[in-house]
Amino acid sequence: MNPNWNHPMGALRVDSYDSAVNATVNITNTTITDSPYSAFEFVSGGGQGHPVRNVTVDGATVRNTGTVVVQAEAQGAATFRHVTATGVGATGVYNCPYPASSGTFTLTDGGGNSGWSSTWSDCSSWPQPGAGNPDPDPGRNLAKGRPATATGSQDVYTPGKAVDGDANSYWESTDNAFPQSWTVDLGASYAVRRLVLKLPPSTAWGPRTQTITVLGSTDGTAYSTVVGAGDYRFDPATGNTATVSLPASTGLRYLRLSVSANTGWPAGQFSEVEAYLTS
Ligand SMILES: [Ca+2]
Repeated sequence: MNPNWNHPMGALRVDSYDSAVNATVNITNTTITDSPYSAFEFVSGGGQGHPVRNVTVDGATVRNTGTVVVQAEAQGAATFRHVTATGVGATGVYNCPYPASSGTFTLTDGGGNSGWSSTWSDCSSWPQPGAGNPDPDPGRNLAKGRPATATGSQDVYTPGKAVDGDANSYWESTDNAFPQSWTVDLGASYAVRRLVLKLPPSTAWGPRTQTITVLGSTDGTAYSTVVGAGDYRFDPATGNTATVSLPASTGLRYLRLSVSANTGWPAGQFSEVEAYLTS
């Protein structure tokens, strides 16, 4: 545990603190025993979201971690071969890159791995030593903190601003270029039943109507329409939010909102996109 930040640490850390890790990194034939928190940590410790790539862990025996075997907090990629774990305190993998807009961390199964196939299910909370992987709150916002992308964005109004939990920060698409779309990876397929779309609550934002189509995908490649194009009114006098109900048959991992018109600005705009299992 890093006492400065109250931040859990791994026994072995690959840290792209100041710049990307692109060189080949091979971690071979290691043993990690009794780590209070995780075994392997991948992080961009300066908070800038630099990637950690080209890492191979080949041959590792992990015994008795307090929390997870792999703690992935940076975008990037690593391959794991012959990594066996016993006595895992929480679950196999924590995979929640920071910042949420920085990208995904891809784990490749090179074969011979055992004992750590499960993934921590709630990026809004840290695994605690010995706590297992409790059932997450069914009322949680599935999109919060998840990796988000878009067809375009304006200046600092990047896609991750729509999943950072702050209704005052927002994504804005490339201006004057409809249609534009915004996509979030929920990390697993869910029966999403309700979306809450937000714009900043300040009265400086005049009322507007955005025309939005909701699409979904289970693989990130093939998308189908979940809710056809509709006009959604955003008005600061009523909270500047809009709610979209999704059909009961919905199952999606990748949620995409395509915006084809906006009466208040020539771009798609969301300050938060929230996805819920509850209708
Ligand atoms: Ca926001």
